[in-house]
Amino acid sequence: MSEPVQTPQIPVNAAFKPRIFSGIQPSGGLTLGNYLGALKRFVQKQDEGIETIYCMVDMHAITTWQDPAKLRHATREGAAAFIAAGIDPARSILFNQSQVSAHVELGWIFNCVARMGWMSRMTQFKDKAGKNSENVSLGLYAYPALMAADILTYHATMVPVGEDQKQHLELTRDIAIKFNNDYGVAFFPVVDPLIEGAATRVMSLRDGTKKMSKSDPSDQSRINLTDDADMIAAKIRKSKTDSDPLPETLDGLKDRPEARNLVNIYAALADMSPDQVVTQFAGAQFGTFKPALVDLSVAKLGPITAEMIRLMKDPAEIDRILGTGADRADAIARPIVDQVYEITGMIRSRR
Ligand code: AQP
Repeated sequence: MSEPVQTPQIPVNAAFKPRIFSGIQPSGGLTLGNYLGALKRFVQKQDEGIETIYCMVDMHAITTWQDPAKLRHATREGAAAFIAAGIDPARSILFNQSQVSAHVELGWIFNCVARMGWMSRMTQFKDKAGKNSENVSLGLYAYPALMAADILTYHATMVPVGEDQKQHLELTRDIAIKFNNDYGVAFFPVVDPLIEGAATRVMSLRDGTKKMSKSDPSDQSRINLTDDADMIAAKIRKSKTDSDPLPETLDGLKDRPEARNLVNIYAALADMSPDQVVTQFAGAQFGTFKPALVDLSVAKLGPITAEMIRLMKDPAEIDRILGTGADRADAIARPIVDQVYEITGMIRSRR
């Protein structure tokens, strides 16, 4: 039986220092969607001087089966992407989730706080499970409770994510509120989602109504952060569009999802608004706009790809960075999880 979430009796957020947490799954190579929806903004937040904690969420990745060697590679490559995009492991905490056991410990407790009815409403689960929901892992179903634990085990107050994660963050808020109410405490903050910018949902290059995703069976649907200039050019040139020129105003893109997607990507890469892009290219055919987008994409992504390739030549150094980050993450998370054991009535008497 699902129970209604009550409003907490005690206002909680003012008691917490601003802290950002976010993560990316190493369930494949990172895409332009991950870069514009997440990484680019992770760097901005770090550079604003807020405490930032970023994570390769390998425990989330195995909610669908992963080849162990590929998972290890993707975790290192994802970490390399963070650093190449501008995350400084001295200023931000960068680590992989499985090295900090607080995540799964709190994840279990949240499995016992979250309600089946809440989980059943998660659209990402429905999308990923499709017609096969009897056969997917229990972990895929419980994914949002572990995500709530990722965030709340640091008492993070803000979470930069793409639009697709909004529903999971609402669930994180519900879990925090219910835990606080169930135990009569003001222990967990109620997080704020930070969903900002022109490309909070980058769409597939083959279908403007589908999210660009690293696990889409078609490699043509996405730009990978490891793609070279020729691959980027070929994918953008072949991306689905229509035969009309770009309109004078954004309104003209209302029923043109593929065209709107390319405009959004251009805007996000150029740090412009979609309105400014449409004004600049009003009346242009895709024969003109696509080459401009190729040039911009290669100019912005090329240096990141080159740096990723350089970093990946020294996997031991990446592992060292992840290990140091995990020690720093654990120093924040462990006392918080220990307090959760105290609050929930678990005896902790080992020496
Ligand atoms: N297409 C996208 N547009 C904007 N933001 C995106 N993000 C992912 N895809 C897009 C953002 O990247 C962060 C990490 O997401 P994730 O990789 O952990 O999980 P995901 O959202 O499930 O991404 P994928 O690529 O679709 O992974 P698979 O294919 O493994 O499920 C999040 O902040 C997300 O919003």
